[in-house]
Amino acid sequence: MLDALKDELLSQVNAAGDLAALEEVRVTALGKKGRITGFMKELGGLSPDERRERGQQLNALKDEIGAAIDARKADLARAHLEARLKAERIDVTLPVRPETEGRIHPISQTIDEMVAIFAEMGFSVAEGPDVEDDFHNFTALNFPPGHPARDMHDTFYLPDNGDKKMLLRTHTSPVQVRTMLNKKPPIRIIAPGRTYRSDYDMTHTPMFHQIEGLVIDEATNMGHLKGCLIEFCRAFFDVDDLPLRFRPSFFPFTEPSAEVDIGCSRKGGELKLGNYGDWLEILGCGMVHPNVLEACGIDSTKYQGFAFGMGIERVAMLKYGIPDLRTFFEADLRWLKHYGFVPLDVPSMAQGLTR
Ligand code: 2U9
Repeated sequence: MLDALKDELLSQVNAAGDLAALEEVRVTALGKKGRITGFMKELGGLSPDERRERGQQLNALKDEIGAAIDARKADLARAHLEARLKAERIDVTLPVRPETEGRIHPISQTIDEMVAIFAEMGFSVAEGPDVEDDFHNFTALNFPPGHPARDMHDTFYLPDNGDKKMLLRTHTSPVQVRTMLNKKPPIRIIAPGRTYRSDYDMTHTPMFHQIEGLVIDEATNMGHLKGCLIEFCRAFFDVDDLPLRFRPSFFPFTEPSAEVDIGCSRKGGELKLGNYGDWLEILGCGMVHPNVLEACGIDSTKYQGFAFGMGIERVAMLKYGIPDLRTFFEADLRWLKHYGFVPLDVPSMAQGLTR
């Protein structure tokens, strides 16, 4: 009789088409009111010898049906997974849907492009806090206390809490100060990020972005500075013969210092970049002042280096023809749709910077 039950249950197990049907079979056979369980309950009424024999048979049956259910369950799970994999297969050779709603902000895109170029030249990206102290933002950078250049930075100071005077960094230079204090040369970093000055008009916003670079080694010289910036500007603006002009200038943290112009034309009211005889100021640079090296724990008799800085909004406006600085910060989705970048426009030197 048990043989007949076994055959019946096994055929039910194998006929179960999904996990729910299989569970039903399990309950019918092995559940509290199941058929095998029912026979188990009858064991008490048998003689000891019969009970032992019948008990062994029932346990063997229970084990066999249990194993058959587990095997069937594994088969069903595998078949289910295979069906899903087939149904959900993605053809990665299909073209990307052309219209995604999101856009990369031109500031993010510009920073990504700059990072790609400098990474290719061996620079790493360094970051630091937006809220700084006077030492890292000014003193270490050779702005003596009371120096007029401090006032020229239109610094936002945080409310005095009796502790150290804190401020919003007026440039990303404190990032390089922190790097020099924490790392031994050779140093080759760029520091892109937000900066803050209390100024608001056509060409100034209280928050803007800068990228600065710093290279320190034993024999780093002005030739390296020039080569680095010429290469950067030509790659960034994608003009192979873009001329650069270095004009003497002054910053407290560099000596000598220079401002850099790139070649352009303004004929017909249209700005074009290239070798056209006119000039446009684009960035500042210089050899790091020995006082700065010493303030940052670097032996200025052994090491020297160069630094540069530029405003990101300004070059983004130039490169992408964005006419008004203030629109960068208005969070206007129509503006972002127009000037933003689709997420797959990832800048890399290998592809060329923009397509
Ligand atoms: C350290 C030492 C030197 C960074 C430099 C400039 C020149 C510069 C301005 C460009 C336009 C800022 O956004 S802007 O207004 N910056 O002209 N920045 S050299 O020099 C450093 C930085 C850090 C430790």
